[in-house]
Amino acid sequence: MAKFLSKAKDTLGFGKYEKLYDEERAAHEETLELLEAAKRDLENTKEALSQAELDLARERSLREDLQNELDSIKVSEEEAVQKELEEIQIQESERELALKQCEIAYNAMKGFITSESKLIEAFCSQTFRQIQVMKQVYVSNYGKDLTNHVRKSTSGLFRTFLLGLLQGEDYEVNLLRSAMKGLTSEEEIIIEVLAISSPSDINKMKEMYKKVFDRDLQEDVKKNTSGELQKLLIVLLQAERSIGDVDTSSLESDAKMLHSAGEGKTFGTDIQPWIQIFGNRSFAHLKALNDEYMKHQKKQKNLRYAIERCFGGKMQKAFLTILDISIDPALYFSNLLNEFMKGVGCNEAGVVRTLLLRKEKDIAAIMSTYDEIHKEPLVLRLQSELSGDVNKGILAMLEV
Ligand SMILES: [Ca+2]
Repeated sequence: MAKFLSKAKDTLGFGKYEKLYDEERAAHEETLELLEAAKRDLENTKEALSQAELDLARERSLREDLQNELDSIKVSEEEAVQKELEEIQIQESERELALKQCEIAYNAMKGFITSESKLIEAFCSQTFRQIQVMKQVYVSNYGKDLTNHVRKSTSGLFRTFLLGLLQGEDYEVNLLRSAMKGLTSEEEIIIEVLAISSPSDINKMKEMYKKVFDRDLQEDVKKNTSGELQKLLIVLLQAERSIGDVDTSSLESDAKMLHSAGEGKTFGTDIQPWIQIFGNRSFAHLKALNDEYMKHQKKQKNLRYAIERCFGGKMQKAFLTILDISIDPALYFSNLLNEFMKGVGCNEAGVVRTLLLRKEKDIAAIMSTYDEIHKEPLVLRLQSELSGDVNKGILAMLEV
């Protein structure tokens, strides 16, 4: 280059060299511009491509939502027909209350704009049974299916919440069904629902699932889960968990067996004994096993420690859920609620699901356990975490 420059200077003179330099520079700039343009084109194409991917994914999920919606409408109509066939025996006082509540509900939904606060008044302080009575009274008085009317008049999580109240005792099976319906199964929900259930609860759920969806729960779980988790869930669905107290005769051997299949094993973990024991022993037995295990562990650590060491991912979650529920269900659910609410934001869907699941079971115990541990009433915490109509509805439900 230096040689070329000096030669150019010599032969062409400085002025000519400058002209040559300008030409070179112009050509160089043009090339740069072309390169820039090519880069921009590439970026635009990339953007368009990722937008197209996004659109495709959205379209897929919309289509799926639509299908789900269609399925659930179909199901709820079938459900309504079923319910009409076997009307519950209604007492006069129940009918009177239902008439009053139905009128509030109807007025809330009859106009162009739905009154959410009236819907809260209509449903949120009623028992599951009373809401079932309302469903019957609504059909005969207004000629409409109450569930469908609510579905059409509401949206978002508020709708999910009200539909949960309307499902009442069928809420668990509806939850299982929707947890398995999408592209991926929501395994945590399946674990949550099945882990806490007693054998008679499981059998009731299987019957209800068959009745409401005309499908086999065990078959659906088999189709929608896999691997070790599937094995555990199938054992839970066999509904062979012992009921009653600690089986002292097998406490020590169980603890030893879990240890030698897990922490005591040089390589890997033998999961089968874990699945058998966690799937079939009574909750009281598992609670005692948590302490018994410490006697056989060198550092005197409990079963929780072993689960955290030996398992990861969903198996860890599943075994811990069963263990925690065995030790203290109210504590487990108050911790779960705290998990959903802690930090910035709130998993409102998780909170609503948990409260609906425990509504007529142990919600009072969960509330007092929460108050005790967090030194703050659960209702106050919910009030600051939940938003809008869901907030008002949940508070009305808990303040009965
Ligand atoms: Ca929060």
